[in-house]
Amino acid sequence: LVASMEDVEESYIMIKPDGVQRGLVGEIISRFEKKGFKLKGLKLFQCPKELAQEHYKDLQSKPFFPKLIDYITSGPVVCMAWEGVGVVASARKLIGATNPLNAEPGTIRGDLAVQTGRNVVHGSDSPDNGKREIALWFKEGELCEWTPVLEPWLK
Ligand code: RTP
Repeated sequence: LVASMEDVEESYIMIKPDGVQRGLVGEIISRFEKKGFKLKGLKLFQCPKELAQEHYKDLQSKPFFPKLIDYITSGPVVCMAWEGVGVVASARKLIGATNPLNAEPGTIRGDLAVQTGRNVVHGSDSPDNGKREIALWFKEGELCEWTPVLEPWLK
């Protein structure tokens, strides 16, 4: 059975500053590429504090919020928009549990991270948040609409 266009979602995936500093950018991007999702946007970006606060606004009452904002703004991040059938939930599976010590081997956090506060990558938690976050992190003109030649074999 081939999925229909209504099943296509978008997820905002971000390699956090520790992932960039540790040279894990290629490794992390390749996991989403190999799975068969489509890259629609990609940039290296120094995030201003206001944007980090807006992105994580649901967590603003948490005690770790100031540290989280310092972490996300401590160096460049890699912002990505990925598209595909079921990409939101699938990306969360590829990423693994928030606490890397609970993340299964084979997941990005399970293989590459130790601490919750240094968990190398972010992934949207719902299709609505995927759209919201992509609109927040990318400007008009920074996203590409394109058709991979292999697309019929990956859907
Ligand atoms: P993300 O949004 O980054 O994909 O992470 P998540 O959904 O797996 O986890 P969430 O609960 O939304 O937390 C967002 C990020 O905040 C940091 N965090 N630190 N106790 C702590 O120190 C703590 N808890 C969460 C992590 O970087 C987490 O990914």
